[in-house]
Amino acid sequence: MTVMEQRGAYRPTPPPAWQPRTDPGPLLPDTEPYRVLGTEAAHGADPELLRRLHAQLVLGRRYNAQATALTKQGRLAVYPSSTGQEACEVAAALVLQDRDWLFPSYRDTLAVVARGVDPVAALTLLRGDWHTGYDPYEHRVAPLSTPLATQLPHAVGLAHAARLKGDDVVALAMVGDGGTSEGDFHEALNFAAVWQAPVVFLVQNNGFAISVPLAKQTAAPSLAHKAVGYGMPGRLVDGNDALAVHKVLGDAVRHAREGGGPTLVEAVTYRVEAHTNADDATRYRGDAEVETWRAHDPILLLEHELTARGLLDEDTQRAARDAAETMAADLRARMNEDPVLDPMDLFAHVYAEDTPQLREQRAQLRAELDAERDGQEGGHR
Ligand SMILES: Cc1ncc(C[n+]2csc(CCOP(=O)(O)OP(=O)(O)O)c2C)c(N)n1
Ligand SMILES: [Mg+2]
Repeated sequence: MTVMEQRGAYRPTPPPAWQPRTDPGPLLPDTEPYRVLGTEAAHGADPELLRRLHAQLVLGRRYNAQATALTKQGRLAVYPSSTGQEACEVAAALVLQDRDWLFPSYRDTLAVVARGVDPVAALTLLRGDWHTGYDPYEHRVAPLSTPLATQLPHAVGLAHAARLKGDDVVALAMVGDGGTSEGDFHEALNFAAVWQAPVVFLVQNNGFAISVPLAKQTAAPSLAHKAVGYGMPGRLVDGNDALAVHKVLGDAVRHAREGGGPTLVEAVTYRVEAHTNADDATRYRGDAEVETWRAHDPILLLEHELTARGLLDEDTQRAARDAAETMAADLRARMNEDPVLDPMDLFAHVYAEDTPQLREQRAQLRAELDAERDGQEGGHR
């Protein structure tokens, strides 16, 4: 008789630590993404909210088109467009109070602008000109984060600290489907759930991490299911349904504010354009897939609803379009101005106290700039 067979006969009751400590049932996401537009639930929606969402979506799409055009004109180094994802961007900004904080990724310029940051300042980082380009404290918007998922532990730290201080602050952190594979995602969610930090994690599942499709990113039933492993609720929502995203994020923010802890929201959406202007999406996906998603466009979905309820007359349409054109013209004009930059600013705002290496590099740059200036002055004589 083998040891295993001997053991097989002996089956004591496992210790109590083996039991689930909380019921996972209420944490589980729905199997289908939550939708409102096109269903009966939309009939009771506030017309003001519908119009506001529509105006912001139209503005956002125009911003994406203008920013992409600026990359072609050499005025912007890189632009990750969120066309197709505007509902997530706009809803994320609208559900927050002024005292709350937004932690965006590089694709979330629209959310940053919808929260009140100057549209030109929001592009500074992507232009490669200066640091963040805006004061994060002014509108309570953290810098657009390029290193994937690093904004998540920052959001949790801020929210946890606010709670310890007794400040009524909720942090909403945005991340992509690819970002959920980062260690920072795990650490942020685990810490947030253990400490019940007032944070909402919004995962925009747009189908791809550059050329990597979701199926190669994770074997989880859904990204929202990951929440259960940390002990927080996971919510699955149609990311192109602006009303649904607004509702789910609004509920999650309220839950966090009331002391209920964090929520992970997976918004299922699609990146209609390439990863950035530097990417060729035709190399890893077909037109048919893109067209299917274009038929489920967030602006189209909202306009169907507005039209069905008689809320989208010509004047409303024109006002939304005119506002978008005015914003785009201003963006174009101001982005075409050559910025006046001081190279010494490279060293500003990085550390509270300079490191010895930075002091050395600062002196080196100063000496080079002085030599260059002296050389030019000498040449003019
Ligand atoms: C820590 C880190 N690793 C790798 C990269 C390179 N990178 C930039 S974007 C990207 C894909 C991210 O995809 P996803 O999180 O789905 O966001 P999306 O671009 O779709 O909005 C990668 C791998 C990075 N910026 N940071
Ligand atoms: Mg993605």
